[in-house]
Amino acid sequence: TGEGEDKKEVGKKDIFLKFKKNLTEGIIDPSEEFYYVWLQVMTIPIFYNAVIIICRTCFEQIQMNFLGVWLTLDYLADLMFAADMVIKFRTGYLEQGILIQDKAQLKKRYLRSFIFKLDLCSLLPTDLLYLCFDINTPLVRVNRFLHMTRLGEALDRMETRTSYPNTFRISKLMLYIFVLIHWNACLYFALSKYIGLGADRWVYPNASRPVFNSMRRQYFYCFWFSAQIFTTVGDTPLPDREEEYLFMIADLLIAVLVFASIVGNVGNVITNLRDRDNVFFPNHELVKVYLRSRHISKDLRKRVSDWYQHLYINKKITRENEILKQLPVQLQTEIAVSVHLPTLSKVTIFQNCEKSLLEELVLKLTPQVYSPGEYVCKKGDVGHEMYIIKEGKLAVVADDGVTQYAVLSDGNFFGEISILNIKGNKSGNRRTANIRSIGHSDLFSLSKEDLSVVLSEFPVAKQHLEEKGRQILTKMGILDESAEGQQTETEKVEIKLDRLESNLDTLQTKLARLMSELESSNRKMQGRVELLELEVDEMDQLPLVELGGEGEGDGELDGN
Ligand code: PCG
Repeated sequence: TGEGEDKKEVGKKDIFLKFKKNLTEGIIDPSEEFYYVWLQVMTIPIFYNAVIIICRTCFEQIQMNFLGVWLTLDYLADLMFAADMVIKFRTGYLEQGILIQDKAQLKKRYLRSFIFKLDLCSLLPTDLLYLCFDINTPLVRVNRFLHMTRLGEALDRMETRTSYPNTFRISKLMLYIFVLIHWNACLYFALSKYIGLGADRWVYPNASRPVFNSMRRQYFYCFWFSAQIFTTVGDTPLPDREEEYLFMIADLLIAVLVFASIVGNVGNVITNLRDRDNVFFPNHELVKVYLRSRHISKDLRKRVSDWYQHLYINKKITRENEILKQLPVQLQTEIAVSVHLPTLSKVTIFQNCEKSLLEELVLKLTPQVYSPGEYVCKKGDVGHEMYIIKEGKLAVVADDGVTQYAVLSDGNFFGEISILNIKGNKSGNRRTANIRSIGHSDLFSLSKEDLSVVLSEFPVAKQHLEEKGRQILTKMGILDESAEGQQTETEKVEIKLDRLESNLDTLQTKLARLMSELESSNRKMQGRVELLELEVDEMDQLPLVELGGEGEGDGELDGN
C-alpha cells in the first residue's frame, strides 16, 4: 500500500504540474487527465448554482441567515466559470485525427461557437441589479444556469471512464430527480407564501406555529411534499384553489415522466447486467431447456448444472476471446499477455522462448473448464488440440479410469503427441493415453492448426515438444525407430521439394519479366511498321519519276 500511496502522490503532482504548464504556456489536450479532472471540478459550481439560487430565492431565511457564505461562494463560482472560459480558449480539438494546437485557430473556433455566447451570457455581471432591487434577490444571477452545457460533457466523460457504468447511471438519475424535487419544493414554498402560509390545508402550514417557523422544518416539509408527488405516492392534502390545482396538475404530469424514466433506467440497468452475464458466461437457460426437451438423464443434467454453477460461483470466464474481439489486435495481445503470461511462463517448454512466440501463442489460447472426474482426452480418440494447465490437477489414467500413472498440475501441458505428427508414432493422430480431471481444472486449449502455425516460426520450440513426445512414445514402446530413419529420407525429399518450389517461384518471376519485355518490344515494332506504312503511302502519291524509291522502302521494311 505504501507503494500505491507513493504512486498516487506522484500522480497528483503530475496533474498539478500539467495544470500549471497548461495554463501558462500550453494547449490542453482534451484526452489528457488534466482536462478530465477539470471537467469534474467544474461540476461543483454548476451544481451549486443549479441548487442554491432557487433555494435562496424561495426560502428567505436560508438567504438571509447565510448571506456572507452565499456571496463568497457566488463569486468563487464566477471565478471558476471565468477560468473555464480561459481553458476553453486553450483546448485543442482534432482535425483529421491530429490535435490542433494553433492558439489563434482555437480562439477563433471558440469565439464563433454558440457555447461561447452562452458562456459569455452566463458571466454577465447581472449582480449589478442588486443596486436596483435588493441584495436579497439572488434571482438576478439566474443567467449562471447558461453554463450548464459543461455538465453534460463532464457526466458523459465520467460515464465512459467509470468501471461501474450501471451504478453511475443510477446515481446520475437519482441526482437529477433530487434536483427536480428540490426545485419543486422551492416553488411549492413560494406558491404557499403567495397564497398565504396556513391559508388552507394544501399550502405550507402557518408559520405562526413555532415548529413550522424553523428554516430546516420549512425546507424538509417542502422537500417531503414534492417527493411524495414525484414518487407518485400522492398522499398530499387536496388542493383548494385554482393555483394549487394547476401546480398539482403540472407536478403530476412531470411525476409520470419521472416515474417512467426511473422504471426505464432501472430496467435498462437490469438488461445490461443480464447482457453482461450472457457475454461473460455461456447461457445456461437455453441448455437447460434443450436437455429437458431431449430427455437427457438426470445424472448427466446434474453434471451440466454443476459445471455451470462452478463457472458462476468462481467467476470463470471462458469467452474472453469473444469479449475482446472488437479491440485492435495489438491491444488484444497486450491484454492477453498481461492476463495469461504468468501461466505460460510456468510452462517449461515456453520458459526460454522469445517474447514474440508467447505473444503469438497467447492470443490463440481458448480457456476451458473441466469438472471433477471428467475426461479431457480418451485413448484412441483423434487429437485436435493440446492443453496447457492453468490451475488444477489431472491424472494420466489406465483404461479402468482409476489407476493413475502420473499426475499433471499447473504449468504442465498434454495432448501434444497426437497432433505433432511425430515421425514413427505408431498411434498416428490418436490419443496415446486417458487424461482425467481430478478436481476442477482450468485449461487452455490450443488447436492443431494454431500450434503448427506458431511452431513453424519457432523450430526450437517444435524440437523441444517433439523430443518430449518421443520420450513418452519410446517409454510406451510405440515409436517406430526405423520409420524415423525413413522419415529422415522423406524429410530430405521435402527439403528438395521446398527448394524446387522456391526455384519455380524465381523462374516464374523471370518468365513474367521476359514476357513483359517481349510485349513492349512487340508494341515498339508495331509502331515502327505503322510509321513505315505511312511513309509508303506518302511515296505512292509522288510523281512516277520518283517511284524507284518505293522499292527501296520495301527493302528497308523487309530488312527490319
Ligand atoms: P496425446 O495427444 O497422446 O493425448 C494424451 C496425452 O497425455 C499425451 O498426448 C501426452 O501429452 C500426455 N501424457 C502425459 N504423461 C503421459 C504418459 O506417461 N504417457 C502417455 N501416453 N501420455 C502422457
